[in-house]
Amino acid sequence: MTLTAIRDALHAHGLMPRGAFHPDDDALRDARTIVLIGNAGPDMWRAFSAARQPGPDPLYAWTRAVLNPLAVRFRGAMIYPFDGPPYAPFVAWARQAEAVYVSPVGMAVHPVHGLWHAWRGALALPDRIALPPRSNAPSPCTTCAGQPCLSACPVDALVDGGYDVPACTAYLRTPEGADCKSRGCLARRACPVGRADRYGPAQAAWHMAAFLKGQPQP
Ligand code: B12
Ligand code: SF4
Ligand code: SF4
Repeated sequence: MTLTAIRDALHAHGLMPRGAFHPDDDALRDARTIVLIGNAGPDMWRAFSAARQPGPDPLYAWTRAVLNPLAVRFRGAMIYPFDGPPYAPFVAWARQAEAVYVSPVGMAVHPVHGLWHAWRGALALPDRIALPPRSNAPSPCTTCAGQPCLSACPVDALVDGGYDVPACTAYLRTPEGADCKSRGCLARRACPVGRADRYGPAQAAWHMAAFLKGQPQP
């Protein structure tokens, strides 16, 4: 089994491996390799839109429908970022798996995708598979002129490394919040990195509506 085989299996669903690592965490003792799976850009949204089924939480349902068979095929187990609390520590795993960094606004920033990416699952494999060296591309934030993400939020919900969720949601429920609600978080949109991967209007509005309904799934 190789990362290439996993990449090929994910491709049809607009998903991709987001790095992998060999865990030394006792809580994961049955897993010798963790492969993170995620999305960036519009591909996942296209695949989901074409295949979505009616019912509650369609993105969660689609994610399980796509990834559970993959786990069977690769003789592993899926762990989902939305199963919890307690939630699996996806952002910490992501930093072990590939070059992502905590941005000044708290979200994980990627050197290519910027803030426009997310994780959909982690494939826990019982075997230690060969992995390429982790990329050491530096954080784009260290050379970012003016760090525009930090001043973009109209209600300063993302300052000092924290996230003032009540301030954000209260603003989103006002008429002034319509821009964030329909086109996505202004702080994410202010980042100059990964502009090509920005979610389109339908996807942005979907995720913001899900967030306002209390679902932490981006
Ligand atoms: C719970 C949760 C939330 C809660 C946060 C509750 C809180 N802060 O009190 C809520 C519902 C508010 C939330 C919202 C969003 N979230 Co969220 N969230 C999670 C989740 C499921 C679990 C985090 C957790 O509790 N971890 C365990 C604790 C011990 O670790 P922790 O590092 O201390 O966790 C904290 C941070 O993760 C933080 N947090 C969570 N989401 C976000 C979002 C932002 C903007 C910030 C600054 C911080 C933050 O809150 C956690 C608790 O304090 C993770 C997935 C995961 N399994 O990690 C996604 C996750 C962190 N969220 C993510 C995203 C994208 C969002 C949204 C931007 C989604 C959207 N609408 O597009 C929104 C923010 C809205 C906006 N401004 O646009 C992504 C981050 C991707 C990235 N590039 O960094 C993750 C990794 C999910 C994923 N599948 O990829 N989220
Ligand atoms: S705007 Fe600049 S500082 Fe903020 S996340 Fe993007 S690269 Fe990093
Ligand atoms: S969605 Fe809008 S209000 Fe909420 S944190 Fe982002 S910029 Fe601020």
